[in-house]
Amino acid sequence: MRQVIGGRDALIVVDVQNDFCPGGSLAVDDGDAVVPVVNALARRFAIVALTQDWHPAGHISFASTHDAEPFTTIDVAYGRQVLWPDHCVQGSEGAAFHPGLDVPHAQAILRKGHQPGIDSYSGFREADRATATGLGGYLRERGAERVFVCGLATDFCVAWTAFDAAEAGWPVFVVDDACRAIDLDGSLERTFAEFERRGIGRVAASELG
Ligand code: VGL
Ligand code: ZN
Repeated sequence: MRQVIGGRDALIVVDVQNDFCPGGSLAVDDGDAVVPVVNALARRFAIVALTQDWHPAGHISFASTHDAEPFTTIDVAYGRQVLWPDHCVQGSEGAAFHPGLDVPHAQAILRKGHQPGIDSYSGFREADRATATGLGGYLRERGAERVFVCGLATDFCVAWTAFDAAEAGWPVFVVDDACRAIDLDGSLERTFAEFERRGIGRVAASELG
């Protein structure tokens, strides 16, 4: 459904980083295809925040930390944790934004997952579901009235960022063609069902005027 973008709409660009693009350690199929779509999309928004997955070496979400296989799960203090290949290590090339990402007017960069013992798919709240990152306060103080979300990956960091924006009370839209998914064991289908259940809209970039 067509949405007219105004000055109080915020765009969150989630984790468009080398490790989530082809050649990266946790490459999302076709992940780099979002780059031109995001670049064009972001130009329509006055309020733009980028998130950056930003883990210390030995992070709790790394399979290597537990001598386990990537893409298995373990139970940790805050619940079930998927174990990933080492990715987005603070300061590494893999953690850098994709070199084609061209959003110079973005005003905030929120780094998440920086605590050794807590993951954070969401840009708003860590995986303990208690520790706020500060992004919610930032967007509130900027006067954001609606939140649009795009980036990588649809079924993990985009999804949890959208869920938390909705829980915080914003109308939320995920820009479908500016996202790509990991799709682990049916996670994408479950994510779309959750968007529906939570009243999170899905729009195409071409529907935004
Ligand atoms: C992500 C898995 C682990 C994401 C981040 O950006 O979707 N996925 N860390
Ligand atoms: Zn991560």
